[in-house]
Amino acid sequence: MLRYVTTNEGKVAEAREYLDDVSALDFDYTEIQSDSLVDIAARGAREAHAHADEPVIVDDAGLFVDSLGGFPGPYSAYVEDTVGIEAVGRLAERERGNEEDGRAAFRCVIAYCDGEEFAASPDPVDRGDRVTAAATDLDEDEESGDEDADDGSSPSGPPVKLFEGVVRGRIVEPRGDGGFGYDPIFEHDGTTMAEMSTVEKNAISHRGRALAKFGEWYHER
Ligand code: ITT
Ligand code: NA
Repeated sequence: MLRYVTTNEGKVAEAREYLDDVSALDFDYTEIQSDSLVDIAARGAREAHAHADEPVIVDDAGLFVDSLGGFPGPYSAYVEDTVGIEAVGRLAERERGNEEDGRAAFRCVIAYCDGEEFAASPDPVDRGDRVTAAATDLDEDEESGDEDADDGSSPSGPPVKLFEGVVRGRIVEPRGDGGFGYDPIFEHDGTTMAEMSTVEKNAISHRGRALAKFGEWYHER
């Protein structure tokens, strides 16, 4: 049994399209103060595995708005809880120049840990810097082909396997009732993620891309 360590039901619903044996595990791992989604997810996965003694995945995600220098990024959950997504939309609108278009990216890092070593990846890349970079630095074509990355070199616990997904889009006035979190203000190809079904969102989303890569690797394992 694979455990998705999250309190966010929306994440688990999206994961079921890729993983048939997944269930949510409500474990309050330490969300370290870090500007790296990779660090947060990797440490969370190690801690959750040590606690649960089952294969676990932790998913850390964030919205990176170009005109705000990548804010709220790794602080997206805190910002949603404190000021709300509409405030982020208004801030993005106020800060963007005429030539800007509300451009933003959503990023997701999935960290898997089962306490075992992994076979070396054919092309191990440390994706950490890519994940913390401001959305301005990203190129979707490059990002959408993300490979997975090994993090076995870290001294702080058992190896963690990392999978990343990125989607680019625009910040708009809220539309739609589906999805969760920032979905109503994040538009991709004319549709907000809250206007998409789970299947449609997965087909283009940061999490869908990360899950597709994870699912492929996990089913071979
Ligand atoms: P867990 O930590 O329990 O998994 P969370 O909702 O806090 O749940 P994250 O820290 O990964 O998950 O999420 C960071 C923020 O980004 C939070 O405000 C989410 O609502 C939001 N978010 C994550 N994935 C999203 C998605 O697919 N669409 C819209 N918003 C999303
Ligand atoms: Na979180």
